[in-house]
Amino acid sequence: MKLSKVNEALSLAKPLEPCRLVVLISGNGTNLQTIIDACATQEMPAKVAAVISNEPAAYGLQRARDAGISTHVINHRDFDRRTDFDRRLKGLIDALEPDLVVLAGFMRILGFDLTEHFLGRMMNIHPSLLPDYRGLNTHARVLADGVNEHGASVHFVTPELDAGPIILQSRISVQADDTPSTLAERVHQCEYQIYPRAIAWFAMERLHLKASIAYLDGAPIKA
Ligand code: NHR
Ligand code: GAR
Repeated sequence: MKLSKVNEALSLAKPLEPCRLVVLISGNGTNLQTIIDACATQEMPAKVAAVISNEPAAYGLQRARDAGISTHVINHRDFDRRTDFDRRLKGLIDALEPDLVVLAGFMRILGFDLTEHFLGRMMNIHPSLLPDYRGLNTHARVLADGVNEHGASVHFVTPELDAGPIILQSRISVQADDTPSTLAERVHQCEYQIYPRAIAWFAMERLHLKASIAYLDGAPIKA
């Protein structure tokens, strides 16, 4: 066989390079942990290349170190303007050369320049059934309104907060005796199911954002 044919055959057999993830956190990092754990399985052709926190004390940084993952802290309090924080963060993420940026309990609103720059390659998990309950304190607001369904949503990040195209959702029913913390606990279980799955879709190149629409296997995703 000609050498070029051998090379062709080898490249066909070669598995995809793992998708490089950079995960942004602010806190406990239980979603980060499920992503790290999923990356050790066959279902997830991805690896966490680095973890970035805006909170120096975030426990998720310890989880990353325990997994041998490099960590970075950019404390937002060190910056006078949000745009300066964003510029530093954008530079660091770019230097880490991710295929996908994953917000996992990241608590800082990101500006237009940064979110446009990573459009189609940045996703977030949000603790509500979007488009309902954008923003913070979703569990308490759900209880205050007396609605009977709640859950979690994975979406592409766009400049408008919690408004990007939805990729995957998981729902729970709200019980009469629920408190914000019992709801948070069940919503977390939803998150651990859907976030690794959505990331795996992206890593397998099954998921794309085009003209503000999310596509799975070429078909638009209907939320
Ligand atoms: N940025 C943009 N442009 N678009 C999105 O969809 C974003 C985003 C940044 C973060 C996560 C989001 C969530 O899932 C997220 C999505 C923080 C706040 C917030 O109000 C709101 C939503 C989200 C994250 N943060 C306060 C701020 O002033 C700080 C709150 C705190 O530190 O506790 O940035 O819910
Ligand atoms: C998760 O429930 C996530 O949906 C939520 O914070 C929690 C982080 O938990 N995100 C936001 O509220 C973003 N504003 P974790 O640190 O254990 O993954």
